[in-house]
Amino acid sequence: MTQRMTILYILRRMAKEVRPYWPHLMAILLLNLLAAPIALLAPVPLKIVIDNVAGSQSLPWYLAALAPEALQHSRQGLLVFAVGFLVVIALLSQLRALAGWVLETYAGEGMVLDFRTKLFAHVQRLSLSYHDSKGAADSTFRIQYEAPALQYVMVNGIIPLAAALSTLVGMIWVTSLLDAQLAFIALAVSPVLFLLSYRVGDRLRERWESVRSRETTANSIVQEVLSSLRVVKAFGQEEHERGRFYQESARRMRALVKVAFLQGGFDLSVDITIALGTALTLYIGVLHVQRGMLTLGDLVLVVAYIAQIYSPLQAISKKLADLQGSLVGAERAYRLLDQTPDVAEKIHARPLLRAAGDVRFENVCFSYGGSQSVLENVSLDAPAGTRVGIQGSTGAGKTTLLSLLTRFYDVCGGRILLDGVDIRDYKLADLRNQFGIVLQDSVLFSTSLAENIAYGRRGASMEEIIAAAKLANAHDFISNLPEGYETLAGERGMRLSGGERQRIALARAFLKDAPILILDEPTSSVDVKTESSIIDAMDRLMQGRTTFMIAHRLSTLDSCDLRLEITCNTLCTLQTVGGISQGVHAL
Ligand code: M5T
Ligand code: MG
Repeated sequence: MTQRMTILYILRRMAKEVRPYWPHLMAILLLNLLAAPIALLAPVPLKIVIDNVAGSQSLPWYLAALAPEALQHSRQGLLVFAVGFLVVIALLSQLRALAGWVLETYAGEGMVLDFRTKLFAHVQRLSLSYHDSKGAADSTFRIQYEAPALQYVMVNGIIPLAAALSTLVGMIWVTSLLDAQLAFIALAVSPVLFLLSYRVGDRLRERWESVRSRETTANSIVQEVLSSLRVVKAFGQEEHERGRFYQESARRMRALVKVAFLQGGFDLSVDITIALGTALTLYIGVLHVQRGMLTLGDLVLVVAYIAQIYSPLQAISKKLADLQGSLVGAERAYRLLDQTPDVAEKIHARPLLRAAGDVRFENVCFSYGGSQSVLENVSLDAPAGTRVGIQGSTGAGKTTLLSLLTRFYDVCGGRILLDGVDIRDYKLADLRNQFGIVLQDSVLFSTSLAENIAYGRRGASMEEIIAAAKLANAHDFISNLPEGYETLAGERGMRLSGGERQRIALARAFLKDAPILILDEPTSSVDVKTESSIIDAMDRLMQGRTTFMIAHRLSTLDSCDLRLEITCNTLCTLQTVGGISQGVHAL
């Protein structure tokens, strides 16, 4: 199991993450700190009423400085002052809350947005092998639901914690000026509270971890089922999937109940500890009044302040426990961010504008991580413009061979050269820009057909899109659709037939106009008539490009210059057609 990140480490990383928002956080902290003096002022009107309006003591100097001269000399005047004071305090406190709320939302949402975008960008960079093994739902969950942990911890956690701590210090100071002994007694409970938070925090974190992992699993079930709904329906497995979902969700619920139980118990212990502290201070406070050490008004003030000491203490202990869930979320988001892409770009990678299309495999070996190797010592040489036909039984490694060329995976041994340079030396985006790819089952995006065709070349004009569709024999069927090029393709292009999707994919490749083509059984799922129309379009597409074409129907490969077969993990040359055969051979 991977080692747990310490809380301090997570916090440090978060602080770095949100550096652009430090000024906002500071402002929020300041606003939070303002709460303390405002809170200090809150019981003052009551003290004035008791000591100076009902009682007959004179106004203390600090209030005399504040009160208008005219109001100071009559009880009526002092009462008006006390009441006015109360309204001003309420107004100040509300304005402070409003400003805090707006700033918190802006900074909090802003940092989550940045963090999410960073995670998303990182997830896209991660290799296919990572996603194949982890599944999309896990990453989705971390981006959508774990990233907000940043906001909870930084804005709703650390700031109130820091504010509570300084309020605490201020309150202790003021209270000790009034009655030092009482302040000390009130504080005597704090070690108990911190010990409680420390002990419970660790256990809470463990339990939150279990809640989160169940949540991810339940989420992946939904995602998996919805994306393969056709299969689920076809096999009538709805009930089975419902059961699977229910089981995982129920496990999550049980884990969450355990969390609630622990947290509830913790809150209860905190509150009881605090109630005991308050009771003790009240008891001793009354004794002090009886002995004449304290006025009654001062006792009311002290009791009010002690409550204010306890509220930050309570907030601190509860926050420490509360934060555990978010810390678990943050840790999971960071774990995703720490995954290094196994297909990485070199630091000073070479740019590549447009390759000539010379492709050479030299003793390439590859396996998908397990012990079984898929390709061993594969060598081939295809000068620019060669049409390479690849055949081989199912699972022989044909798709794998071409996935290595586009660096979806990196070779385990040997190397692949493009125009004489190892493909690992090129910038990744530049390298992939050299390929037009049409797969066995083309996936479209849920946007319009026009946008789907323009996917490989953003910003292509409508004329160019139509020209590409014509070359791909797709223009006729698109024009016959009621909304033409604006027709929405549906999720994954499911509103089109297989043959139609293939032709859109071909149009995409035409428009991209890349020097190297990869055609992985593009005609395997279509009827003979569509196949001939697709082959006709492919013939046009292959002009002047290096092409790798995989086909099970061998007649499709007839026009190739070089015919290769993958058997027993390696390549054999079947046929080399004259003309350019000089350079075209399997080594
Ligand atoms: C070649 C294995 C697969 C097969 C071999 C994608 C993938 C494949 N494999 C893994 O172990 N993990 C993976 O993630 O690799 O697979 P292929 O290259 O896809 O085969 P093909 O294209 O020749 O087959 P087909 O059916 O498309 O004609 O043993 O288990
Ligand atoms: Mg394949």
